[in-house]
Amino acid sequence: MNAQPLIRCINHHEKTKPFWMFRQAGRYLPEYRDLRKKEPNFLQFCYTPEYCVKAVIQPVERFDLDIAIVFSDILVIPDALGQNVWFEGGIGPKLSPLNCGDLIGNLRKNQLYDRLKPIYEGISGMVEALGQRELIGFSGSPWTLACYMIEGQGSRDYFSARRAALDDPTFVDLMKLLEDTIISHLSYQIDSGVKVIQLFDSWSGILSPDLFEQCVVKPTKRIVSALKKQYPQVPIMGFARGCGDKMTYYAENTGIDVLTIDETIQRCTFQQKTKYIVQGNLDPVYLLGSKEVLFYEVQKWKAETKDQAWIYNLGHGVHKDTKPEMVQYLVDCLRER
Ligand code: 1CP
Repeated sequence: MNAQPLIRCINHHEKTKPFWMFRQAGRYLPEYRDLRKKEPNFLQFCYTPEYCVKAVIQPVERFDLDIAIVFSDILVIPDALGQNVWFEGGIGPKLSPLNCGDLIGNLRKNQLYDRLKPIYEGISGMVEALGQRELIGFSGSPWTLACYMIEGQGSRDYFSARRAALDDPTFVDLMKLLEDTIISHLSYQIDSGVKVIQLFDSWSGILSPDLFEQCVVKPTKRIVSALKKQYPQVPIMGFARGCGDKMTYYAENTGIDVLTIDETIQRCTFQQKTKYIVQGNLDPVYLLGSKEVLFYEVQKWKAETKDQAWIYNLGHGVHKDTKPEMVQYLVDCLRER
């Protein structure tokens, strides 16, 4: 097995493309569903190092992948800050109401390490279990976390969060608190052994250009420069999902090393731009269709990215109804590369 293919691709713009998948550990795997039965409370599951190590290893062993992402969730941050977070089967995450007005005083700012210690302990266990394979650490970005924290659940347009961004004076304090917390959370992950960072801004695509600048670009830039000061050797991958034509602006103005793109972005946009490494963007829906269509799509993907330093990944997480044999087929198609 090649040592550190992800780092090599990022630092040396190598054309050998490493492969991993968003949500590669998760509900589409029968062994994950079995493991989850041991702890029905999803956050408690995330705070049990033994289970997280097992969940991380499952797809790596099944498909012989050489990269893994920490098993955790972006919503451990609001939980650590003192907002109640729980997951309702079939519905998704729920968070207790957050009044921006008395937010800052109520949040338990200084308990991050104590509350999330099991995650950092789990990371050390994951690094050990993965051996030569690289482990990616991650966090939600301030805007995406603020969306869930203000709205109290997933939403189509996060209107309350956008409204708060516009004229709620305490929104600025919330974003600052999130920036600081994310920097600490990622630093603890790096100290525990992750080699690369991924920032998820899953709801950046609903913002107008001015709010995108205020809520996505500026906070990301601050997080990236704080981490770069402390850990210049750790590459940072940014995923401003759904932001379409603002993608290049995001890459150029945040300081990220790898630009993650979703499935809606045309790959030819990046053909002449070798300044940053691109990651993505196979539509996860192809894993639910026929092998013939997946094969055709993968050949197209390979041809279109032939001359680029590209990290093969999906444009979004593996869908829970995906058959593991389709993931295996994707891996087989890519191994011919
Ligand atoms: O019942 C279960 O087992 C819960 C399913 C599940 C899993 C496996 C959730 C609930 N989160 C996770 C793990 C997870 N989440 C990982 C690690 C696993 C891996 O990738 O291999 C990661 C990186 C995340 C990140 C995450 N969580 C994001 C960012 C990426 C994205 O999807 O845009 C977001 C938005 C979440 C929130 C979340 N967690 C879980 C759900 C159902 C949701 C809501 C998603 C939504 O609002 O649409």
